Amino acid sequence: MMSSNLRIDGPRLLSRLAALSAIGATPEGGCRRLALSDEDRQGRDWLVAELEALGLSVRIDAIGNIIGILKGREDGPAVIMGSHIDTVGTGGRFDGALGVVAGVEVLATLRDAGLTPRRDMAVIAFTNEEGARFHPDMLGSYVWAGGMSVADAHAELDADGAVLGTELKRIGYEGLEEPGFLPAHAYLEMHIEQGPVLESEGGGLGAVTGIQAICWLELTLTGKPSHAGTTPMAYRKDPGLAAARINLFANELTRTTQDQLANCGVIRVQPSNVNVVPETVIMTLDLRNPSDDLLAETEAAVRNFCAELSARDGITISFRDLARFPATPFTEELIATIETSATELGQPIRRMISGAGHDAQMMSRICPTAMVFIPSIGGLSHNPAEFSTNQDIAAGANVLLNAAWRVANA
Ligand code: HGY
Ligand code: MN
Ligand code: MN
Repeated sequence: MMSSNLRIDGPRLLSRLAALSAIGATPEGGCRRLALSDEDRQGRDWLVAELEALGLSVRIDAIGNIIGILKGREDGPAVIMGSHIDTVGTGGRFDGALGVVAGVEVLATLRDAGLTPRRDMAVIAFTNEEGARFHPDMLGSYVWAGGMSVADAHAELDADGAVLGTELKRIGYEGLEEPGFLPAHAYLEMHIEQGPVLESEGGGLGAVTGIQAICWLELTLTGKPSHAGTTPMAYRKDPGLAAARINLFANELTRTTQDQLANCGVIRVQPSNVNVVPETVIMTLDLRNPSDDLLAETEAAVRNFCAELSARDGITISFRDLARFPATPFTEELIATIETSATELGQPIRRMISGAGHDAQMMSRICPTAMVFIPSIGGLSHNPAEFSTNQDIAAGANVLLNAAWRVANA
């Protein structure tokens, strides 16, 4: 059957998305399903039930990645679609969840049409894509792609000292499969853009050409706790002030370095008392740039600034890498397939880079990879008000269906 005649069942996709959105729903209208939390477990249970109801072969690997496989006519590497169902703390309903639900809908459409692809096709939900609780982000796909061992991943700790492997066991999702057990012929991911570009251009879809480089640093600043009322300013070793200076310096670099992004998302002050000059501050920096070289320059400038500040103000500063991934180009042939599928469906589409990290960044290490974006209203994401229209959701899912079907039978 020609791929161009296939269409997903929009209402069915939206009802699955609504069902998943109800898990970990927040009063603000978003979702909070932190990786390996009880809400994440409920979302996983829901997904496994949906995959089993579709008659797929459901497998879980040692890092908790969940995969549903539709057997093809021939043995061999599979066309894998996927994303993640974990969210950040103030997440929306679409980030990650849409890509998983759209992959489920693609396989449900093929089943309803009685179509068996040449190659196996699968949908996967990767563990801890967000990196909001455990580091690095894209952890499940990173392990799947062989970038990190299961043992190292299991040993990761969250901010409260919870151990990833223990949490995985607690929620019952430490599977038996070896991550990466299903060889991939190609990986396709549908995702919301999470930025303002598509909407600002009047809508349409995005054929993602790749993902920018990312560097997450955790800094521990140690000063001298002292009385906020009796300690003269010249006698203070104030890590809170140092943290503010570092945040400001990183922000200044975004004005002088092309395409540079910088964000301080976590600041934990100890002892956190109004009348104490702090002892320690733990802060994070999220640095991103489409250019590996410019990102490296930015990181070096931050480290130099910290060394000078430390020597001048007597603050001890230590660094810990939380995530570090290079700029990742996707596969030209697959990008073109996404474009062709959209054009055949009468959908306007433009090429663009992804500002956000995605599991596709990891899958591109092991197989041809591409993504299709749909517009984010207001460019909002990692925010309960995250929103995409039903029309764009259907358009993106039909592109995913047609591209995946084409690749699975090529
Ligand atoms: O941080 C990111 O870019 C992704 O949402 N994990
Ligand atoms: Mn995402
Ligand atoms: Mn995200």
